[in-house]
Amino acid sequence: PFMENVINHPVFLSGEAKTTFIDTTPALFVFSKLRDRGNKTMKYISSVTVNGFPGIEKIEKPFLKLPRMPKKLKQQAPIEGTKQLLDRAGATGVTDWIKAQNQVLLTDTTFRDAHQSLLATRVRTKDFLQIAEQTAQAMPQFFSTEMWGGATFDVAYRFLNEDPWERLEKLRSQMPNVLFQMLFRGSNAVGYQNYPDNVIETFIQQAAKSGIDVFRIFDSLNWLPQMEKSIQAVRDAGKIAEAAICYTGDLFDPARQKYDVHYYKKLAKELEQQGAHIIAVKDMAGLLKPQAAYRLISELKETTDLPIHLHTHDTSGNGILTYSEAVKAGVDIVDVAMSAMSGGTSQPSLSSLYYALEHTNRSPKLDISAAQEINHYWEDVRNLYQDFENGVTAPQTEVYQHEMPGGQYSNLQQQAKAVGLEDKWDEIKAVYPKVNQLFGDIVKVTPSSKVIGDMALFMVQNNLTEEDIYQKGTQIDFPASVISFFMGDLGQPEGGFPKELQKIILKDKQPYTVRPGSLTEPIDFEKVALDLAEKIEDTPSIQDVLSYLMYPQVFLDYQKMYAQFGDVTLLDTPTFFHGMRPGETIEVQIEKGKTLIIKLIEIGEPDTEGMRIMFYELNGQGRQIVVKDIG
Ligand code: 3PY
Ligand code: ZN
Repeated sequence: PFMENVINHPVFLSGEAKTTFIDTTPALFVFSKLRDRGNKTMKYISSVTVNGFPGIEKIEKPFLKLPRMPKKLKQQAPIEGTKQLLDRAGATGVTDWIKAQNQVLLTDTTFRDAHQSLLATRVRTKDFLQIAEQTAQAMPQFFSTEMWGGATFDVAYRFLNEDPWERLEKLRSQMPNVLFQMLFRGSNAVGYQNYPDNVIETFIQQAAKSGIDVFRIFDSLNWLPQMEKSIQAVRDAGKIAEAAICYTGDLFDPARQKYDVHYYKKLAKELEQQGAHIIAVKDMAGLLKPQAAYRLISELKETTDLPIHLHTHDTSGNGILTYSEAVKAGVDIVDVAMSAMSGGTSQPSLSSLYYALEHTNRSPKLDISAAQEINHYWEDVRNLYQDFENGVTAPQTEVYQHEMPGGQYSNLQQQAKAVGLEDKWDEIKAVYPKVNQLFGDIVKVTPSSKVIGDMALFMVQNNLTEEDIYQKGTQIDFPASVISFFMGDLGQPEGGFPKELQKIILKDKQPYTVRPGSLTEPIDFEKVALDLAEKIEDTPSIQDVLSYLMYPQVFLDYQKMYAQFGDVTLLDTPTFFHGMRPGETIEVQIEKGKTLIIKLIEIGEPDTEGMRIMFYELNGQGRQIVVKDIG
């Protein structure tokens, strides 16, 4: 293609090209780079058009309305928010300010938990970036925007061909005024297993540099030794350590005494001693009933002087009622999502809560009409992701039985689908709490919830009952995550492991009870960087090294995809998931002032090897891409 550029260049055509022509005409390279990007983009589009997007049904691209952008908002410099307060006054400056508020403060989870819980974490950076600046301008009063961590890190690489660090850094530049919050799984960072302490520390330092201000740190078993290092690392980075207590069971259920109010108070006190700036109650499944919320928040307010931040999921339909009681009890901050991305397995609605509290002394300060404008955007964006909807369209009180976290609900469903168990979803939901009891009634949140989920899938897939586990267990090869859990790799559950079952599952392996991180060797980052450099034939950034450490194969696969298809984050969402229709034209802005105009002319018939020729026009010039139809 480069030669083609040369012979078509006017200087060449005029016969005046000298031997230095190539050196003195750098535009040729720019041009061929542009074409290279065009080719890669068309390769991606061809592949999705012909073979579909992994995990969703292959259909001809639907006609979808592009999201409505808010019109009424004036362009203006972002109004100062909590981010400036942190930069000026530090973490304790922020906590003093929180405590001085009468209003209940809000964290907007639309960019993280809401789509993790509703749409299998599939919302793409492009759809956040389009609304980021306007969101920051319209709602500068938020305490924070939760926009990173949890499953978003893994899913960005694995399913969206995106670099999560880039998402963070790009959003940061568009939203300079509100604190950025992430969900951090303590010693499991943003993964599903324990990492060495220096990986945890380096990850936190880099996340802070890239733009995170508030780290919500939790441990999936509420085992506090797993949180200490993270809390300290966040403090050292000058950021806000929000230590979370995961809520499970039912505070008032006499049959679940393990998780009574004293249990949570003790945890809060200890986390305060570990150096937390804020205590979060992380009700990841939405089990905290209104009266229990009143009791719990009241007693926590008596136990600690730290601000209390409540997180819940609206699966049961009781979310606003729970918040209302928590607000009465003096909760400082609650998590909500833009209305179109709220409810069901997601957080309660921002605007519902606003109106529930309007004209009271705790009414949030917020421009509700601006919020509604922004919400129109989200109504349309959600529609672009209908293939990933989890089917919960009405309150589901059975969550009080299965206790599955909102963020897991939609992901486990995809996991079940992937192994052909889509039709057995009801059965999986029924087995899930049985596994929980079998395992000793544990806190269920990533990654402990994944252990329960994997086991439930395994039992349904193999038609196993609880009795079978005890009777035939010694002959059963249990899922790797289950073995690892019983070994002690995720730490120690409250009350210990069921001993007999532990023996059956581990067979002749010996479990341990110390903090897993105390057994691992520190990572030699330079060595890993060299190893990675060889694999990707490029110098990796520290962000790359961290990602590779967390998800080696996923990261390498992403690199491979990137080399093949280029930056697919620039495509609009319908094209990203469905490719193109013959006759359709799309525009892809690859840089300021540089746009690829791509028209799909025709999809050729497959030859005997299944190869199809796709006929395009790229910025007016005919192009062909060959793609294998894998049927
Ligand atoms: C996660 O860890 O991804 C969660 O959302 C837990 O609730
Ligand atoms: Zn959550």
